[in-house]
Amino acid sequence: MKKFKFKNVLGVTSLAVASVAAVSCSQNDEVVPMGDNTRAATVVNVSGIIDANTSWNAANEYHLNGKVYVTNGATLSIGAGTKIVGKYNADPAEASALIITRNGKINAVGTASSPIVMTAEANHQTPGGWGGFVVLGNAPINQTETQYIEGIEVGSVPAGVDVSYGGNVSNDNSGTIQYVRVEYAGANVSQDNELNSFTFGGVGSGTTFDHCQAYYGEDDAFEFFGGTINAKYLVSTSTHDDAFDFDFGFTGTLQFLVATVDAKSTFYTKDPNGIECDNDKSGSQLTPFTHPKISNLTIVGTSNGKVAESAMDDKVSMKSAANFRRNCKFTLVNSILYGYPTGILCETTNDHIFKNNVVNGVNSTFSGIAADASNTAAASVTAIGLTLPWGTAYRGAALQPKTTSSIATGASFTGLSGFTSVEYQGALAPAGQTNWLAEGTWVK
Ligand SMILES: [Ca+2]
Ligand SMILES: [Ca+2]
Ligand SMILES: [Ca+2]
Ligand SMILES: [Ca+2]
Repeated sequence: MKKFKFKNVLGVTSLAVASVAAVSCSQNDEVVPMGDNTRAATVVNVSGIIDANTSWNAANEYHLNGKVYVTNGATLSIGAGTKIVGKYNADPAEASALIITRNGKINAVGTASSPIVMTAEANHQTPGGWGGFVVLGNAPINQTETQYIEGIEVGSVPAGVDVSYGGNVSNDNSGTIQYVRVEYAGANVSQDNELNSFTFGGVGSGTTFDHCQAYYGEDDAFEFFGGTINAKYLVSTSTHDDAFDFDFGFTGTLQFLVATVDAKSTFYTKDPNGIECDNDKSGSQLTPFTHPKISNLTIVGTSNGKVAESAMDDKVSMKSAANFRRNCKFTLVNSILYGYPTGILCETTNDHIFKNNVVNGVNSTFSGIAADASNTAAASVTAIGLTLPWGTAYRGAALQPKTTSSIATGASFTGLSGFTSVEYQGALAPAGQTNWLAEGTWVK
């Protein structure tokens, strides 16, 4: 089953350099149309290792052929408007992906109207059409054995490239990731061995990460294996497993997060959750305990908690809007969650802060959690008070609170730190106020 391609990967590396060099002398020779854009971009084929500082820009379209690793202290800088295409490979173990290793850095800075887009090639724009975007860092994880990031077979990694992650540098800086949309990612190598749209292993708090969207990915939208990275303004659009998955001692702070689900989707995982959070697979006492700190999250499932097909026992259900389990800790405040069979499914007795949330589950709202009076079990989805709780218009005003609703002013940050203090619950300000989801074109 496994295919090892040491020779090819290394051989192609030098070709990739030649290809980049050739491109700069023949900008007018090889052009492809850029969708609804009027300009044309030159295709630059990239594969193997990036081991010296490299800049990509919107004049070109970068086609990844297999796994591309940034290593050896190199920084990959990607300018606003740049398009990166992961070439399709029928063998998911060989899926194309962009991997920033522990001793590489990323400087991907898009803008609201000119985001960086990483996507699958034209004929494979469906979930899992390519691998995805991976960042590895030196921040703490809670596992005692060396961890190699999921979704990459260690035996297939070229000599000199290290795909392990984690360390003791809490404020480790992997660079800047802003206004990046990852589409159709998440190649599935085997069960419990998948790439995600955004996969972060041991990424530290010195890293800047905001305004990013995962769009129709095959596994998780944002998966964090340990690390301390903080994030704001993240969007998950119909990913097939979890919108936000935390494991192995992740302790970052996240605010202003939106996740929605397309009811027509086919989910192959056995536990599709909005949030999934484990200390580790065995629910160990290893520290640091996984403890995401989350405020102003809006998780939207579907009106009946079902999708077209899933691997759940009844073949169609999703699981829960948030599943805290296997000895994790968590902080979840000022958030809105609905449209899953279970709202909050709490299967950990470890420490948590759960306050000022508004939740509605299709079958049950609070399971395994003693929700205090600051939380609301909404009588219905309509009762939550959003402008339009269902539909495909999630980029517009739909998920903004009605100005007359209690969620417009229901937030509290008493006793909390690390968050921006706002009046509203959920990810978005009330109707009529600035809506970060609707800025520019970065949210698809
Ligand atoms: Ca995953
Ligand atoms: Ca997952
Ligand atoms: Ca998980
Ligand atoms: Ca899951």
